[in-house]
Amino acid sequence: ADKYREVDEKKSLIPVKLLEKSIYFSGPVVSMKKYVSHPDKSGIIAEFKRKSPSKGIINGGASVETVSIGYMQAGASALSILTDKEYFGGTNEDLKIARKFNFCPILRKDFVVDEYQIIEAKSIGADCILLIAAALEPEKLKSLAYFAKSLGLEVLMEVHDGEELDRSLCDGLDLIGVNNRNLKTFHVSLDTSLQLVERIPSQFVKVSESGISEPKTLVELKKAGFDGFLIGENFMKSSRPEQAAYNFIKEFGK
Ligand code: IGP
Repeated sequence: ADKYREVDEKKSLIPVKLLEKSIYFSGPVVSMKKYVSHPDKSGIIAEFKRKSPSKGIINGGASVETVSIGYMQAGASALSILTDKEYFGGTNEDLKIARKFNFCPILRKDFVVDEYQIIEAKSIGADCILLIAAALEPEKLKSLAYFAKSLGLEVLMEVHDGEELDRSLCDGLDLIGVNNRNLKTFHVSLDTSLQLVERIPSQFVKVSESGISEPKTLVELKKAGFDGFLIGENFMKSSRPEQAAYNFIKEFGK
């Protein structure tokens, strides 16, 4: 991280040398890859977000402590915590709280574009970061992935089509997420996942993301070859997201 020590001064962010002092920075990482692909687990990555660009406010008053603990008690395999304030109403503090109360893999859901954010992710207790193929040049994406690996973090690369997938594949990735939501039109189609799954090399854990609202959809996605399922809105729109997750997972297990 030496090279990035200077970045913070320019942007007036918390200095890297302070981030590196966090207890999480040198602590262990809980493997998202292992938890999500474990045969005895649901594969569900349950997401905490207060709002979204497509829906506006989903759940303004939810407590990250109550919801994250409840998600894990309900049988989720991992957590996804939005830390982007502007579009999703999240904060770094939300992730720190989720970390404090749960021993499970946590994905820091944010738009990562530089190394500083990756150091920050590790310092707040994340285990995995998100790299969106549509938003990054392939070379940049790969170098960010290797940088994350050098800190012990795992990497989920999000794609929406075959071209994005092919141009950014590298060994620095652990999980590949297919986003069913088109980020330009917000249109959701499960076919995106079903069509792309076969093109994902077998070494990567496969995650279907967005628009999942029925347990029977998971059965279909699982059959198609997906290990993981990222679910946010369907839980968060409930006044008790953790209860919604519990009911959903119980139904899925049937
Ligand atoms: C969850 P949904 O439709 O279940 O709320 O979707 C997740 O896939 C979505 O929040 C998401 C996202 C992202 C958010 C997918 N890719 C990138 C922020 C950034």
